[in-house]
Amino acid sequence: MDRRSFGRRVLASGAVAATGVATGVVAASGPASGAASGSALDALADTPPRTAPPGGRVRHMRLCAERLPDGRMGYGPERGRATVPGPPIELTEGDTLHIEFENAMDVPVSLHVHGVDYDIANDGTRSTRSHVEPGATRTYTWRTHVPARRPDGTWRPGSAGYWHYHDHVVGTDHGTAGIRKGLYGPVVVRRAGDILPDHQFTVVFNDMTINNRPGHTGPDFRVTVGDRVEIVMITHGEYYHTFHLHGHRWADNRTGLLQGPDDVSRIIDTKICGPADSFGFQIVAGENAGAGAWMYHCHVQSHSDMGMTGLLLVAKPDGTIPGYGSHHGGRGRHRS
Ligand SMILES: [Cu+2]
Repeated sequence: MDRRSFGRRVLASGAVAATGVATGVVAASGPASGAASGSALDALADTPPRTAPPGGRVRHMRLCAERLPDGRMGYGPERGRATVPGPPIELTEGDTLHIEFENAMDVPVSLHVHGVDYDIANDGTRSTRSHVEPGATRTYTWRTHVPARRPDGTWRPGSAGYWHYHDHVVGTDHGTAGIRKGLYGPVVVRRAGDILPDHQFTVVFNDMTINNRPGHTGPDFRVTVGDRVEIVMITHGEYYHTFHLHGHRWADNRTGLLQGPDDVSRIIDTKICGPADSFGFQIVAGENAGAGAWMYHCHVQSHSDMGMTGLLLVAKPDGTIPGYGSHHGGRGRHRS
């Protein structure tokens, strides 16, 4: 169910008031304007976004590491379903996650995570014996927490953020070969009440590739004007890069969204990223920009020339993308 149909359902059920209170959304900015104004964005402005539920749940999931036929390695929910990047793992602050992890490969592998809480037995490193031998299974436990006041009056940050997981043992004791071959994936920890996107896409600059794909083959992401789009951006490998998205900007803070008109977060459309860095943000597709095949790419010129580039395909409500010919349609590189 996309956000707009959700919004219609909420309106029809009379639950909109409760949703509005929970989210605290205020329409302070007036009607949508610019090139993308129109029915889609007007509908967005009228629709309270869905928000993250309260945390505190204990959750369970399965994850499997396996070799792919083309030589890559990937994480997936079970044997035969591995992807690069691995599946997004999403939590709300306060949640605990138990991951039953299977090694379907012929070499030891592990699951090491950034940003959340884990004890030394869940570090996912060989030196702590927290890796997994071929054919074996173990459970990794990750925990998260809300912000809290320390006894000294300072604040302990919460777990919310755009994080990631990766192997830490294939090839070397730092997982250098595992990461190079595709053993990585996104972790999103939300704060209760955070706005949820309609679409989430993961972009990993890994050495000179995006998501371990051949140069100049995307990945491309297809959305519709007015959709709330979340990009999770992770970097791995040997190089520093500059992520850039055409036509759209975001706030350089935890969510990419402004808290209000006086929020001093810097507004950016490029961000320098180095190995193991991660960030994320939400945009409204086509806001002040309109439909189109909007490029995103590494802005290190030699990197973009070598193919570190893809498209955010923002369609009109009728499904067409101005300036993007039908000859682009048959390449099988679109993801939605
Ligand atoms: Cu680059």
